[in-house]
Amino acid sequence: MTQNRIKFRRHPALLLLSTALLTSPILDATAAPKDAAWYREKATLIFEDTFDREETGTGAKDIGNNWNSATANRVPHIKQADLDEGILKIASATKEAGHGAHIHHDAGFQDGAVTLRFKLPGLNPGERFQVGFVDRECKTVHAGHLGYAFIVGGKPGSITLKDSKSGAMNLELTKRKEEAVKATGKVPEEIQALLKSKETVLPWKADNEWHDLLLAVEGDVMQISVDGTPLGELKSEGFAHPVKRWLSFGALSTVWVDDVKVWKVQ
Ligand SMILES: [Ca+2]
Ligand SMILES: [Ca+2]
Repeated sequence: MTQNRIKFRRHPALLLLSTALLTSPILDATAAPKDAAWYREKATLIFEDTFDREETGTGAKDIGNNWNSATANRVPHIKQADLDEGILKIASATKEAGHGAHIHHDAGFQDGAVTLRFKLPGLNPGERFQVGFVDRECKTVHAGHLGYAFIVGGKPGSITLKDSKSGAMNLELTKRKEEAVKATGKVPEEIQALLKSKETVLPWKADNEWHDLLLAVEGDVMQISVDGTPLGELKSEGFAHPVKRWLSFGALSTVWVDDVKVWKVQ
């Protein structure tokens, strides 16, 4: 095995390939995290919305511009997405709907990013902005949940990056967990450790101001920056899912969003 590896390393074609990989602007994993300017310059803008219009009602598609909601029709009498002052103002009717609000838009990249502005307005307790990616055609996870950043308000606030695909939303893992709980009354340490390895909690001092967010996926790494400062990243296999089909917003309470852009690298 070791000998094979040495042989491979000396093969000129592989040397060329490894040189190409190291110098590629897309695949160079050793580079500093890419900022919004990098995406503006190098990536393809596949969607943008400034929300400078009025919503047309309370239904799933009433935000317009091809947004959809997985939860609006549970509570058709409650407005969970209000376009007001050129801002998407989400107010989840979590109790009435029996579920946090989920709003999504087609994205469609393997490697890419979303940039947006968000604000936890401080109008209600439990403000938390969930932003990430879904592929409903991926049948190994509940509802296609691939991976997210959870931006949590209050004191002190935090940001969690989570690989849902191979972690908490993975159906096979959930089944194993449920069977173990049924048999032993508790979640086995091995599964607890696995779930813990699928997320990272980053310190973030929450407030009620507007912030610029960059959430990027490159290979199996999700990376987050707020106001141009890289806060951290998580390397986990689920992020390498080939199609981030939807950009997804989730809320349990209130969150405001504006200037959404989806960038595709490949
Ligand atoms: Ca409105
Ligand atoms: Ca706007």
